[in-house]
Amino acid sequence: IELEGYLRKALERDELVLYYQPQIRTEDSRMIGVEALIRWNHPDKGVLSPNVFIPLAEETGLIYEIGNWTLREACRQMKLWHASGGPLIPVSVNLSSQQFHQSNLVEQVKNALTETELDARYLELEITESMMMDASVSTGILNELTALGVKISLDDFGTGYSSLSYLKNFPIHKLKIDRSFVTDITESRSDQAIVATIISMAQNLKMEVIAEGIETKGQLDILMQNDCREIQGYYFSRPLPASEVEHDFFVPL
Ligand code: G
Ligand code: G
Ligand code: MN
Ligand code: NA
Repeated sequence: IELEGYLRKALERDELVLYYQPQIRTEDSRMIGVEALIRWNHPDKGVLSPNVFIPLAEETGLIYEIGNWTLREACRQMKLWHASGGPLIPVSVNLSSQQFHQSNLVEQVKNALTETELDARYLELEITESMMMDASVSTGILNELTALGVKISLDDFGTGYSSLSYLKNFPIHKLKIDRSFVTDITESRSDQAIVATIISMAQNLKMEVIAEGIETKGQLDILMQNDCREIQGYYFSRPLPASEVEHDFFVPL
């Protein structure tokens, strides 16, 4: 409807922007990565959440163009930060299911890296469990992406149609523990058990693991007690426009 026509023009008009949310390492309180999160700076409606327009982009096929723009823009910004003395940290980019299954995804990722001159090691791609259900397709894509040198994170881990065999068979670098397990972690014994188990499983599988959605000191304390070493959430920082992310972002814990 109305929004759709405007969304088509939003890219041309430069109204889409990426915000960046710092990811923190508990060991030294340093920023060890950022997640790129898209926003739409709508001329009348203000800053719109991707929950409003990504589903629309998926319905209309605009997601291909938007997804490609997001990849390039995230790489461009990261290269800029690196070149201007920022920390050599990676950016992680969310892929939609359609983008993941698009035949030229690998080529788009490769082109984004080449054009921006960002080293592949500084790009992480976030996929969800449901995207891997067609195992024969996913294995090929993930192996090709990994061969480029980019890393793969499993987003919203624990909420999808998980099969532990995915962790065995696919080149997954990092698990992102979904916020839904963190929200009530201070009261919920079962959430504590689930999170502790995911963390130790990741460690045993030599995967990295990060917890999302930390909003309080209490949640942080329990996560740290369970040996969670990477965290992301409003407690440290909301997603910020690129200009507001400090190169030496540091939060004493
Ligand atoms: O940042 P926020 O909490 O508003 O994001 C809401 C949802 O939109 C999340 O599920 C997030 O993964 C998704 N999202 C944010 N940025 C992007 C993006 O660049 N591409 C895709 N496909 N999804 C995104
Ligand atoms: O699906 P995905 O994990 O990519 O979604 C990330 C979303 O979570 C982003 O929209 C981001 O704005 C949001 N987010 C990040 N940190 C927090 C937090 O501490 N609390 C809440 N409620 N949302 C968060
Ligand atoms: Mn994500
Ligand atoms: Na998530």
